[in-house]
Amino acid sequence: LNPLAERLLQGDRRALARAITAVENGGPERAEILRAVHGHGGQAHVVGITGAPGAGKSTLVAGLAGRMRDAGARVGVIAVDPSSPFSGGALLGDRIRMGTGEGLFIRSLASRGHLGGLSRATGDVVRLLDAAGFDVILLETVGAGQGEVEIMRLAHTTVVVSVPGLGDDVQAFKAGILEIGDIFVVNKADLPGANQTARDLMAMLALGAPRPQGAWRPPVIQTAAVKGDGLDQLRQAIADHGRFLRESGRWAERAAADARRRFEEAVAEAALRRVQAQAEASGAWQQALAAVETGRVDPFTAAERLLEATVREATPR
Ligand SMILES: Nc1nc2c(ncn2[C@@H]2O[C@H](COP(=O)(O)OP(=O)(O)OP(=O)(O)O)[C@@H](O)[C@H]2O)c(=O)[nH]1
Ligand SMILES: [Mg+2]
Repeated sequence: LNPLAERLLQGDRRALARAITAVENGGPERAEILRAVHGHGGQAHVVGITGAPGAGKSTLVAGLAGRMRDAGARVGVIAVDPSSPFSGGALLGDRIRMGTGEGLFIRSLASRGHLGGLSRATGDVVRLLDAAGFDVILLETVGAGQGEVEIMRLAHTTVVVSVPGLGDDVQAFKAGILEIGDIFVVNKADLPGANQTARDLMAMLALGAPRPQGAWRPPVIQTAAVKGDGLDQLRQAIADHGRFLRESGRWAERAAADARRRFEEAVAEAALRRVQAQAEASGAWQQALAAVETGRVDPFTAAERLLEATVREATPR
């Protein structure tokens, strides 16, 4: 068993932080740690908070985390910034706002390469926080691009934050954000125009495809995160959605789909490792690479040939 994983499961914070770093770095230790925490967790409610830059996501997360902790929940916060190659300084302020202590863990993740890598790393960190016994995991990510939608797939509940005077946001709403939102928040409701924006949102939601009987109907909630207004209502809506998912069987479906995705990814990685090792030993890998690099053979044909040869070689006659 992995010692880091074992300590993490016992609630050791420093072990959790180090396990996250190890998992982020990838490699054999990632698989070892994720394997060791298997069977632990599955209870954490993963809540994604997304929306335009400056909409007040961090302020909302801080306020929500505070209230959830007051109610006795252990809260993990992951701030994902796909646009930044390093963790922004803004998070420092967020940390101060959220306070410290036993029931709170904050981590920021930034893009180190491709977005797929970031959403995978985020998924891993969610797994670790879940295994470590956090009740709620708040996942903050900016914007509504493809990468963010991918990251939001990790969430049980997606909260879409907008502000009065939709303006440019309307474009973002067209780009699929309406479909991924389970709860819509109009933050900065202390500013003029919040009622109108809430009405616009409700109208847009009503225009979408008709929702079948028993489906979740996304509420539109007005908040003023700086003053704490509407946060109890938001916390309640999040809890309601969690209950809806459990009672409708979606929670379990999601867990199965997640396991399937992880399995397929593990197969792909293990297969690549094995084929490469075997083909390197025979020289076939180097040959195929040379053919692909010079453009003599297309990658698909080269891959097919290599696999054929490797499987033939590995099959006893
Ligand atoms: N008037 C008003 N301002 C708010 C409210 N909530 C947040 N703000 C302010 O909006 C600004 C941005 O808040 P953040 O919480 O950092 O927003 P964010 O969405 O996390 O921003 P990024 O992470 O940079 O995209 C700050 O100056 C907040 O004080 C609110 O309810 N009303
Ligand atoms: Mg923020």
